[in-house]
Amino acid sequence: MRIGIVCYPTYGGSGVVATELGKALADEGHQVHFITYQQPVRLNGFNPNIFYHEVQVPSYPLFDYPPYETALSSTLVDVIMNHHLDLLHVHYAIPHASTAYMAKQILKKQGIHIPVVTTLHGTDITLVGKDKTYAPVVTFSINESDIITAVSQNLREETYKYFNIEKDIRVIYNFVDANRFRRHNRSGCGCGKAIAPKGEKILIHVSNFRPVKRVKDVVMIFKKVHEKISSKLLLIGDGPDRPVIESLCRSLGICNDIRFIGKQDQLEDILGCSDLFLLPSEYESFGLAALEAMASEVPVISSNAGGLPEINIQGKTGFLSPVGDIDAMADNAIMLLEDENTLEQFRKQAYLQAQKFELPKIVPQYEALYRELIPKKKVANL
Ligand code: GMT
Repeated sequence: MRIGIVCYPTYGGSGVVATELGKALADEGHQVHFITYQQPVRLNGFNPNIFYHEVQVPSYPLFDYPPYETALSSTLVDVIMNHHLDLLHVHYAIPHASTAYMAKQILKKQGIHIPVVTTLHGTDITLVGKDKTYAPVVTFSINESDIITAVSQNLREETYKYFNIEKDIRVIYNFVDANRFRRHNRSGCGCGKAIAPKGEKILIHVSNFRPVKRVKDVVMIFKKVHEKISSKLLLIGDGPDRPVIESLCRSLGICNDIRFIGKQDQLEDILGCSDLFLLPSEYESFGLAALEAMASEVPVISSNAGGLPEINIQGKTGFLSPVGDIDAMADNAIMLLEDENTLEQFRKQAYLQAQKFELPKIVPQYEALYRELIPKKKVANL
């Protein structure tokens, strides 16, 4: 199949999922065209089946806001026509679902039918999408998609709750490449040795440091753990809350045991050396970073918000607590870190749970959807 993928190219779950999906589809022999405003962060290396089309947004003195959506729709029309795409898969509804609709209508006038799959990822529904500034366009364009998917049952339910959706939303969970994420032996792990030279426990958090992630809670949980257990905290990622978090670390006097290591491409090198993953989010449709931690045999201490209970299993792969319950999260973390046998058991269970979301189990579900949309005769000729 010839598949167009539209996503946010920056660090963020939806872009990571879209890029990894495209790469996996290309490995299966499909031709994959990424259409984005910059090269997606995880799109590296050469694959003859992968094409990248950059959306150019010309500036003009009249534009306070350069019309990205118009540029994206026009690029979509161009790529779909000239590369004879069979379908378009857009990730994150805003503004990708409505730009896909616009491209579809333009192509219809020229006798070209392009089916559209829209994957809902989280904040496009729960935070930004339901805002009345966007809601009518989001509702309309989701309904106009040929197939809609959501990354968890919870996100599916939230979408029905907030929008008047007339179609079925199918759940296809996010996935992890289990060959990439694995546990590292601490003595052979450069990062582990540098961060925790005395064998301190390593707690880790990965996010875009937005308020929804509650990174302050991460630091407060760590403070309590650190009082009982010799430990270090690694904060990976960057975003608007970082200055506040840095001041909090200073005011708590624990700066020396907290390392900010910014955005990381080689997350697997660091995750695999860690002992516990913290994700106390206000909302999380899925929690891809938690899944990648689990694949690396790192148990997860999380909130019980959104789709997290579908991924992190209470008392098996980690513990879940109500949003903001720092004490409970810290107590659970201490309990796990204090007992090496229990920690080892949780590590194994986390790993087994992550296997359920392995790439080869999930990617064929998308391929099956695509086949539904492409006329049978065409698939037979491919
Ligand atoms: O808000 C983010 O963390 C980024 C956002 C995105 O779309 O880039 O992540 C959402 O999609 C991820 C991939 O499907 C999910 O794993 C995250 O849980 C989800 N974030 C939220 O729901 C807050």
